[in-house]
Amino acid sequence: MTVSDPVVEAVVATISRSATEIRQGLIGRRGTADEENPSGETQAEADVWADELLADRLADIDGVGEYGSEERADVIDCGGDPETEPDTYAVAVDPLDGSSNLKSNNAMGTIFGVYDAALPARGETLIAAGYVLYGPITTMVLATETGVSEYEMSGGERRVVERDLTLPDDPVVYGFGGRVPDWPDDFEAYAREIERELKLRYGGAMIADVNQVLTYGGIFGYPGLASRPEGKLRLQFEGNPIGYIVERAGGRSSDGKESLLALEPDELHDRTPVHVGNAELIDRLEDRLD
Ligand code: AHM
Ligand code: MG
Repeated sequence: MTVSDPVVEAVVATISRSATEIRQGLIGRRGTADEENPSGETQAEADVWADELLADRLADIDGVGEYGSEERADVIDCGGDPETEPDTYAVAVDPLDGSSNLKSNNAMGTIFGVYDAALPARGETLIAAGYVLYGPITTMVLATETGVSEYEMSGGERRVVERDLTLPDDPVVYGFGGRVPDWPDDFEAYAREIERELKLRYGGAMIADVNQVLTYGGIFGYPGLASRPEGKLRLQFEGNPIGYIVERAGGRSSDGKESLLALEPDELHDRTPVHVGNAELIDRLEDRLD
């Protein structure tokens, strides 16, 4: 898949180059930063560091008018209005998704979305989204209007390993976040059905769990909880990009009622229940939830 838009190409090239450095820079940055992010969560040193690295580089790209991140309260105005200026976009980033996995040395990722609108924006305005997965090897999954591709990353270069990536028809894995006693009854009933059909895979980093869903087919969900009906994951930085990727790969995304991409955001750091996976599983989830 070629990345046709030059701004998207520059964003993807910058993140590709930075991924190797981010991976290497995690060493020695596994501690906490004594700061909270705008969602009230303790930041890791690596969260703050990766955000600053990406902000500096992405904000410098011609055609990037705004930079927004899970790790900073406000959008950076990079000199260009995505609403009114042609070929000017907003980039939203979760610099280190699943950074609580640093402590136990499990997988993590970097998520990005390129919106043709000012942040906060509807997912329907995305023109590209992707993620880097820091697994045993570093890979990138990139979705644009033309489809989804997977790359292996090495020394700042990316080499395509799969074009036109689509969800397998027969689902195999599931992973649901949150504690079971905190799940609403209707979601728990759905989860009980699914656990009889699919195999549990949950690792505490959405990117790694969704990558398994893209590889094997299935469903990932972080539902609204009794204690937190809005769920944990953030719409701009996590829900929308991952919804865009899974929908482009032939699957569906949902907040329990409708596509994540259709949600109208109120605030930059809005949270939402997130469910992505094979269309039949998401259809069934929406049927089961009140
Ligand atoms: P983060 O972006 O601050 O790391 O938080 C998001 C992560 C997701 O990657 C993951 O799905 C979820 O939080 C895991 O939460 P939990 O620890 O409740 O299982
Ligand atoms: Mg995250």
